[in-house]
Amino acid sequence: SGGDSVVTLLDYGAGNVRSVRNAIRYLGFDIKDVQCPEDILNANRLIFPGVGAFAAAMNVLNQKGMAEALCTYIQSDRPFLGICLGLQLLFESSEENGPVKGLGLVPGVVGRFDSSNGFRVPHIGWNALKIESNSGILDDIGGRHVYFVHSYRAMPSNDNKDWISSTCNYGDNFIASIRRGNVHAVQFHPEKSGVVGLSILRRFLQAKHYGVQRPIEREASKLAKRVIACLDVRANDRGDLVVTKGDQYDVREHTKQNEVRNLGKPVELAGQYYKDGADEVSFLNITGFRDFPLGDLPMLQVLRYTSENVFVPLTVGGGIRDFTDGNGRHYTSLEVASEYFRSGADKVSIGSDAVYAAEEYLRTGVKTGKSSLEQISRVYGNQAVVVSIDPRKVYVKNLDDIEFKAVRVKVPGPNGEEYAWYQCTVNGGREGRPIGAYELAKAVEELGAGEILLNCIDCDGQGKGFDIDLIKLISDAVSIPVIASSGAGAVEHFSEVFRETNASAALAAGIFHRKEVRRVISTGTQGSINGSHEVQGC
Ligand code: 1PR
Repeated sequence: SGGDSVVTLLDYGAGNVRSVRNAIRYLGFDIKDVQCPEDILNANRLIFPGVGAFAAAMNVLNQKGMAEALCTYIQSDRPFLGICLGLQLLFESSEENGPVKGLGLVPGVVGRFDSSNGFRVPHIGWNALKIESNSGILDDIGGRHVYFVHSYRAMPSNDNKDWISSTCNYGDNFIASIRRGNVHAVQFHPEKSGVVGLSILRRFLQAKHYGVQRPIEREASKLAKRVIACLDVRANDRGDLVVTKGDQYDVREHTKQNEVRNLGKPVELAGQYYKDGADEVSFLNITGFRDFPLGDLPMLQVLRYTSENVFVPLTVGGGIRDFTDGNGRHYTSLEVASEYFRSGADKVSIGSDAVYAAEEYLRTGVKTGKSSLEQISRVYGNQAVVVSIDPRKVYVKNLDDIEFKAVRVKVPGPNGEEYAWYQCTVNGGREGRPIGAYELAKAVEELGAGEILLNCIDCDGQGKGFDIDLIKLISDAVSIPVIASSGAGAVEHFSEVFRETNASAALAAGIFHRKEVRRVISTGTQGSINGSHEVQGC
């Protein structure tokens, strides 16, 4: 139904499809939401952005009578685009909490990536597509990087080879997209894949007749290292939300007024860094530990506005924990996170609360399932939960002096100490806790974190490079992706951290605010669209 500029969206309410909506509107199309099975049958073009877990999605589709309508629609070769879980559901079944039966339109079983061969699960980040056959909406995209975030994947087989339009390599060669006639489905997120992703969506929406596939010029490569622009956000003394940046977490100017350093407006800067080619953008609400974020509505507004124009993954952190407001109303950390997701975040980042959860887990050996980390990752998937670690380096003379994992440091401490451990802190570095970054990282991985954002208070804002000892220690200890952070001051620091450690991404703040952004971001993946791609490989 509707004219040519209307696209029908199947949003069964299991999660955030805000970015897909934003991308469709950005491309000049109106959205009609599916309310009943007839809306599917009457659609001119249907987009199905699957979110959440496989079983839950199938349940809703079956209960609402939509599974049958979807099968009819797809079998009659009407224009369809499934995204992520919207691809997986077309297969016969999935192993996710299963086996669980799918729509059964495409032969094959959706299984979990195998992390035993050294590949980090979830598969998060920008990976290259290999076009396998006449792919239509993916013409010209071969070798280009697009954004993936998933733990399960479908594999090519003799039975489904006629469907496969592209594959991607991540330990396994898995199915990145399928196509038959007007029916398309992609495992990656076009709405989060920057300019390339938007061009794929545009082709689908414009429903062109696709010519014969051109030869693949670029060779497919591996998962790329990501470059993430970070915006530390807080209210200044006048109450305006500003982007700030500290030196070793001190964000106040050293003037008489001692004001909060103001580097610009959050929405504007995020938009600028996206245009410059950032692979992801992170907002850290750095006073979230004391100011309740749902009372801090400007932050939600910042996310809403940003996600209208920024088509790469957005992470938000700060204040994710249970909270009781002045009126005695109790909010769970899950409610706080849900509000962030609804406002446009793809991932949330937990700092202080994850430290307390890890301490308790290490003390008792019991996973209660009640921590913010466990609850949010259970509902939204672990790919949606980042744990932000704020460690401070503590030098020691002898390894026997401490109970935490230490490293031999390249440069000895002030008193000639040869070793150091990394003490976790809470409340923006204000309080040291009896747990090391190594112990914390391993514990939060077990509790369900999907990624680790590894800061370092000593290096923050110094521009002297990342703490390679620390990043090596943590990225070798866990099998989830580690984002190196704190201390970037030159393009070479990014190359160094990717060369010397197993970090999957590097995050920086000051270097971008100082307008050295273009050169640095162009080393990332999105940036490679416009030019060189110096930092790569995994
Ligand atoms: O504890 O769950 O409320 O989360 C608070 C979040 O806010 C944490 O992620 C914590 O890292 C962050 N945070 C708290 N206080 C500060 C501060 O600076 N005073 N900022 C802060 C953290 C560190 C990085 C920074 C990098 C790169 N900032 O985000 O962007 O160090 O900087 P650089 O490239 O300029 O060196 P909770």
